[in-house]
Amino acid sequence: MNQATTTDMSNTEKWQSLDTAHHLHPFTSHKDLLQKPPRIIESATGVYLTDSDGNELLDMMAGLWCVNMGYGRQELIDAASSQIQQLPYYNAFFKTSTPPAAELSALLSEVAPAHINHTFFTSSGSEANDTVLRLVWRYWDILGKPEKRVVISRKNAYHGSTIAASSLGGMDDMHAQGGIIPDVVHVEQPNWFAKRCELGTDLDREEFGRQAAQSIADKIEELGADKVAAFIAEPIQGAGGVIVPPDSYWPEVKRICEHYGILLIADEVICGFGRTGEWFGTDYYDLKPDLMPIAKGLSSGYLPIGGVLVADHVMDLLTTRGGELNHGYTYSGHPVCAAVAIANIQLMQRENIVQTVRESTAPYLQKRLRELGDHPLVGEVRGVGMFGALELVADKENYIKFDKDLGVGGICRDHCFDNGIIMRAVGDAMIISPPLVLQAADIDVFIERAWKCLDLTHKAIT
Ligand code: PXG
Repeated sequence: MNQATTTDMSNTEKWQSLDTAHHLHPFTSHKDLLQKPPRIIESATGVYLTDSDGNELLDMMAGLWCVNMGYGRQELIDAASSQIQQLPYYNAFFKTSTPPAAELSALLSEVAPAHINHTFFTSSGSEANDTVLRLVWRYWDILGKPEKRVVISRKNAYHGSTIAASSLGGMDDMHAQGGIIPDVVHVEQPNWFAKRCELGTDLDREEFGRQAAQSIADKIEELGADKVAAFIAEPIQGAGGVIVPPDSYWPEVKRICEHYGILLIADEVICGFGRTGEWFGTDYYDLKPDLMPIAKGLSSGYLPIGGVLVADHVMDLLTTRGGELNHGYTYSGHPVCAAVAIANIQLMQRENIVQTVRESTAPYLQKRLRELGDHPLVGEVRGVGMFGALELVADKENYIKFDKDLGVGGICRDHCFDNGIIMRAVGDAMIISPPLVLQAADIDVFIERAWKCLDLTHKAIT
């Protein structure tokens, strides 16, 4: 059994020792955990977390890009509690449904773009992207073009962690542990800053945006349009480092997808539910996608629920010619998760949060974030809505990055944790994606602490 011995320990030590002895963590080096045990987060209210030693942390990552309406919202707690008493579980298979699954699908049609009126439910974004693959392949099968199989994605994209979803993603480290499935290929990401640093010479942002879009057309030409089924992308890449594409990028991508007759899939798992200051990232860029995977902000992360929003023309085809869809999960449309998602969307509507983000919080956050660009370590500040990134560089005048082995982003992240803020490090980019309910006063606290952490990082590496 090998139970850790826990007598005579503080609570923190007890939980750390149990965790280190028995918990296999996602995206974590366990050798590192043996050196430094995990910080235990014990409770939270609003935009602040409390760890097991009583330290308060301003959560500028909304958990993992999901707790959009903040912690401790009574409406969500009550929705879970009353639904779990009424009906804790029933499924959506074989011609049954539940009131929450039916009502949530209708509510999603209300907030989704006008051409989308159906949802397939999952428990996560990864399952949503597995579902996307199934639907894309089914779509072309029904149309009598089964040879249209290839899905084009982008380098450094993140679409989840199952084998299919990580194949769709463009993370080399993930592909190195399991490979990728056939029929998925990757093209250039619209990361102007990375390209500018790599080239070491001036690079016109909009011209680069068009080139990145052109790499999709080139790939379609190379493979043949009769082989290509779809293009998938996050409107703004999240886990890849908050990559805001040049303005020229999305209109051109949209044109290319239409021109070659391939489906456009907008992964809204992070961008969805208000993060850009619109309900969806596709509203922000006016994309009109055929499929939209969602998760995270759908329930503000309170319970696991995701899904795929399906455009009317795809749904019509599935209905009239698709027969039975041989796909589904035990927890598709889980009534308790769906009840919480309904309460979350209704809370967003009641508090007018999307409009508040667009007109007030996001402009203030973006303005103050840009002030951090004056710090000697910060080579670029970027962001849209309640998304932001600070690129830490060795030489900001000449766009020279730090040696990867120095782990500057990780050093900065540790200073953030020790000084009461949570930022995520993607390489040397410091990322924020805070709860949408963040207030101006919280933003002021963040900027003050972030500046201090940048100073501490600077000191630690010079
Ligand atoms: N699509 C996108 C765009 C995501 O960001 C997924 C799909 C998968 O969702 P699930 O619910 O299966 O995790 C995600 C998830 C990080 C990080 O380190 C990002 C995610 C998940 C875990 C860590 O930034 N995004």
